[in-house]
Amino acid sequence: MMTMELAKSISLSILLIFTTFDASCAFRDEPLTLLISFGGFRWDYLSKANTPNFDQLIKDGSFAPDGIVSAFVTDTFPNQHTIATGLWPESHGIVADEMYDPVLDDHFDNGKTGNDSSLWWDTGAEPIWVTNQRRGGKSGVYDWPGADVKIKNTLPNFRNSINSTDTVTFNERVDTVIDWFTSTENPINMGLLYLKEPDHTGHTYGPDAPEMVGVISMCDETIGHLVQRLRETNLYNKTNVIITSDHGMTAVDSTDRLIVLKDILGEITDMLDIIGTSPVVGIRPHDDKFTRIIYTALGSDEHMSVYLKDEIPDELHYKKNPRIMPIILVANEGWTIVFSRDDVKDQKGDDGYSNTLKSMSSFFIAHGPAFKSNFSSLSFNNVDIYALICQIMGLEAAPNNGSLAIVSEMLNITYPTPIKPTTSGGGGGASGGGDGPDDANPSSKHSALSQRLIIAIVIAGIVSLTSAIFLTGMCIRQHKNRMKEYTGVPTARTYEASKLLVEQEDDIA
Ligand SMILES: *[C@@H]1O[C@H](CO)[C@@H](O)[C@H](O)[C@H]1NC(C)=O
Ligand SMILES: *[C@@H]1O[C@H](CO)[C@@H](O)[C@H](O)[C@H]1NC(C)=O
Ligand SMILES: *[C@@H]1O[C@H](CO)[C@@H](O)[C@H](O)[C@H]1NC(C)=O
Ligand SMILES: *[C@@H]1O[C@H](CO)[C@@H](O)[C@H](O)[C@H]1NC(C)=O
Ligand SMILES: *[C@@H]1O[C@H](CO)[C@@H](O)[C@H](O)[C@H]1NC(C)=O
Ligand SMILES: CC(=O)N[C@H]1CO[C@H](CO)[C@@H](O)[C@@H]1O
Repeated sequence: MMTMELAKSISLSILLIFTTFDASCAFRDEPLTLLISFGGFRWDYLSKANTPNFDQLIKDGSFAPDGIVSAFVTDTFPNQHTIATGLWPESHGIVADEMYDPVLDDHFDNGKTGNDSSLWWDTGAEPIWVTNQRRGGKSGVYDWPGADVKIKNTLPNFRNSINSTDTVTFNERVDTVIDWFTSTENPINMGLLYLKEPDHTGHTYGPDAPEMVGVISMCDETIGHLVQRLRETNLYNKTNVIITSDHGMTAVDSTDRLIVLKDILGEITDMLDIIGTSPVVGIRPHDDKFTRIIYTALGSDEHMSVYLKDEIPDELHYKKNPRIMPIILVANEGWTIVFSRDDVKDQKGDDGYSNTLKSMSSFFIAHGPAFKSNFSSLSFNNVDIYALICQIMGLEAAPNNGSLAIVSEMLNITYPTPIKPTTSGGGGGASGGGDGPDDANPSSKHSALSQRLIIAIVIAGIVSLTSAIFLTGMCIRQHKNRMKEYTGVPTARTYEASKLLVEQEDDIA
């Protein structure tokens, strides 16, 4: 009898602990974020095929009809990392797909195994998955460059196996990310997914080839599958899905439009190393005193720009990093730079050119509770995406180069941006603390109960109270951290309000 009462009161306490924990830790009701990047999806590719699934998201969401501007150089690694960190490549340090670091005295080649060490990535830049995790969130990252190494001593909570890259279908990749969102043990609140098409097909056949139709349809079907899975798992309404791309694509013709450095440089090729591949090539003189000689020898070529590092135009934001070489060559659109004719790649499309070229722009769609529906956004820089995600998730952003000026126009004023500690955080704590004694009190009124039983119940109550306070406290702290206001920028609400004010003033004027 006694034991049964004791067991009962203990199980009641345990139930209480979990109820309290659940109430204050109800993050599962918060909106989720899914960021998808399709490699080499040029801003205007949607017009090449029937894309009913993309179209539906555009209709119900926000879209940049003129595309968005990629960072220079318009390669995959620099841009995936710019999207993830909100920094220009000169500031995050992944300045090209292939780089040389004079301090490490090492080469980086698409982060191939052995090259993909934290030394290359852990430069102070903070990817959004790290920002999320530092605020108590959980992230899952599929195939996104930089996710396989520790950055700020943090790996994503979930990531795909490196080996899956070539064999797994896009739909299966989507399924894996959905599994991370719906994990009962450890559900993520942020997913990132990189998909390597239509980049591959664009390189092989050229951006205007008929082969593009099929691959863009395939990407559209992937989005259809994603929406279906989000609906099935009841996540569709509460997931903010952002779909973009690392860069665009332009047609190249490496038989006709070819710049052969060996022919231009002649003898002095001995003085230098060539770093990276067309269309942006770095020249690393073996000695500083060779720089001028090489620069002069390169002369002015009408098919490429030749820059000394400190003469690179400011608007490219491509100067302040030791991984940017003393001389930089940038091919004109459609031209290919090679060292010798033997190096010509058999491809009909390429990226990497100046980001001022329209063909290098990528696309942008945002859908979910945070975003306006049927809204057309002005074009913006992909450096703004990090700040946008921090804004909709209520995350305090790391220092970055993004601006909310354009992207905040997409935000739906009714979206409850998680900007402040909500009542569920503070309230849960208070009631959690109060429930323990309340529960013990009625029992203590029963004078018929033996003293030992009262003691047992009181002990159970104290245990429950202590645990509840401890767990709730942890939870509130986590919650508060995540809810911390993104300082320095207007929230959706205040932004809309101040905009309204400006509009009213305009009316008056
Ligand atoms: C990937 O595959 C290689 C060769 O098949 C194997 O040696 C390696 O352990 C695998 N790595 C992972 C992370 O599964
Ligand atoms: C999701 O939103 C749609 C349209 O607003 C609504 O009909 C549906 O009931 C919502 N579903 C959930 C699970 O909230
Ligand atoms: C904002 O979201 C609400 C609720 O989903 C929706 O009814 C409304 O149309 C949205 N506003 C805009 C401007 O899209
Ligand atoms: C979507 O926006 C366009 C132009 O802004 C407008 O003409 C159209 O009526 C809108 N459609 C819906 C369904 O609101
Ligand atoms: C970009 O942001 C970083 C970090 O705040 C800063 O160091 C850098 O100067 C910024 N770059 C520009 C061009 O503002
Ligand atoms: C540390 C390491 O393995 N570095 C290699 C990275 O890749 C380049 C190019 O393939 C090699 O030259 C480096 O030795």
